[in-house]
Amino acid sequence: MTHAETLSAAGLSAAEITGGTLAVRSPIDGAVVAHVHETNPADMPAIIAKSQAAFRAWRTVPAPRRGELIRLLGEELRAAKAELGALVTLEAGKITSEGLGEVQEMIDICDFAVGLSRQIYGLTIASERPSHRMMETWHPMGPCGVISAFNFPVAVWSWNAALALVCGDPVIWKPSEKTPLTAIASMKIMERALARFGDAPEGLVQLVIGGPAIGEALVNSKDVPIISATGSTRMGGIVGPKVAARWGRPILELGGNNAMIVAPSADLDMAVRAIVFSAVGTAGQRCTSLRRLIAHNSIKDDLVAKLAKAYASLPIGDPRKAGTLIGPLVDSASRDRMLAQIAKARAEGGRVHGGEAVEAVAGGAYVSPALVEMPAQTDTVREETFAPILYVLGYETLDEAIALQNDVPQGLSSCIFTLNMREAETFLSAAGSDCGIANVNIGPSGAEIGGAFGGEKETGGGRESGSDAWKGYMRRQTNTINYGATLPLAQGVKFDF
Ligand code: UN1
Repeated sequence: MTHAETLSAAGLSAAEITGGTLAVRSPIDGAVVAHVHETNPADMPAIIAKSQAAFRAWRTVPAPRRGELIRLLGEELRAAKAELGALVTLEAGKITSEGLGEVQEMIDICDFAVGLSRQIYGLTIASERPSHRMMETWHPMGPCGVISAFNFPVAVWSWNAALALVCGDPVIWKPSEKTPLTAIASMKIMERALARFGDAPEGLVQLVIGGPAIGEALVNSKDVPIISATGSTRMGGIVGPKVAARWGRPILELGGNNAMIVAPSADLDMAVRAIVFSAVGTAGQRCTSLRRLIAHNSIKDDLVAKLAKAYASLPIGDPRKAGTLIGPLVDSASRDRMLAQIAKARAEGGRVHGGEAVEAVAGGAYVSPALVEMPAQTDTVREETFAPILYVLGYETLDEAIALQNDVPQGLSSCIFTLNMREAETFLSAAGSDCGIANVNIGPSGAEIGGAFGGEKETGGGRESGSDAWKGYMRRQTNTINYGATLPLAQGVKFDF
């Protein structure tokens, strides 16, 4: 398919993709595929006011009925999966199966949220006073601003939107400036669900497109109580304090520097498969991508040899082509950063395999994935580079491996490959991995939506997606009810008059 055919199959009209000020390039070949209209920053107050008005109506709609909207969204996404997946490939450069996988992740979170819409439970709590009852009620919170990144241009929005909407919160979405087309296409899918739903308030789900001024309007508005932001630690370091300063609630999903410990007992063939997928999948551009391999000294050389062999056979090229496993980086700036980081690692004593620019499709930023054996965990290793660079470190004792794994500023995802139960459980214990995600015998990426997603330290501390992450989108109210005829005070306080 030509780019134009992919755009029109995804339902984008000529008016939506021409005449605007924001040029959109496909990472596949660097071609400009659209000029998208940007939101005027001066319109942001009206957009936010509309969201507030929608909130006043939506918060009183019963949660299971709100779930019906998400059920319809899931249906519409199922129907549009192939076309939206292809658009993700066009705009983010993901290989076909990963583009489709991203849409599947959207469908999965819709299913989860529909179930959740009948399970927004609070606790009943024993009161210390006679004839009293205590309970918790979860209430909608207000508009939720979603600031998403290019690498999961639609799934991250859906994790937030599906939960927020079921929880009674309107959504204002600011996608990455690199990926507005998938956002526009997703909004159109959402609009089909809204039309079938019938009586949702106007402005329940809005899309705003543009640069920092648009994001800042959301971040600084007291009328947008929740800001869920996914992206770099640098971005989160700006957004988090601003939201906190106006007493809003930030949900931050920032950088990762995810490691795998490979122990002497590990099933090395399985480890190799997991390493290759998690280190080079999405061309190393997932928050959860594997960036550090901490291998026991007794197996390290063997593992590196196996990996170098596997790496050499990986098909790099047009992500639309069947068989391609490594598509392009998002742009040439990203490739330049990768090459610069590899040069720095080399200067620090790194032994580099791969990690070169590849001429796959003219105009695209293609690279061969890099394996870099490092003498120590240097500053370069401790930085997140959004590209397929895998640093390899050796270790002697498990304590040493865990210390290395934790000794980075980020804390998103981690894993251990071992068949030794003591090692596995130690890794998962309070003295083990300090990350939000810790796995045994699977890689750090490709998390399912059923679990809470997010991490600690510079990853930002937020949780999205499954488990009880929904609580981040609601306000908790503690209720005490006195059904007696006296007024006993708590803590035994007497106050007679
Ligand atoms: C991200 O990279 O921002 O665990 C999200 C994964 C995906 C989500 C990644 N389910 O790799």
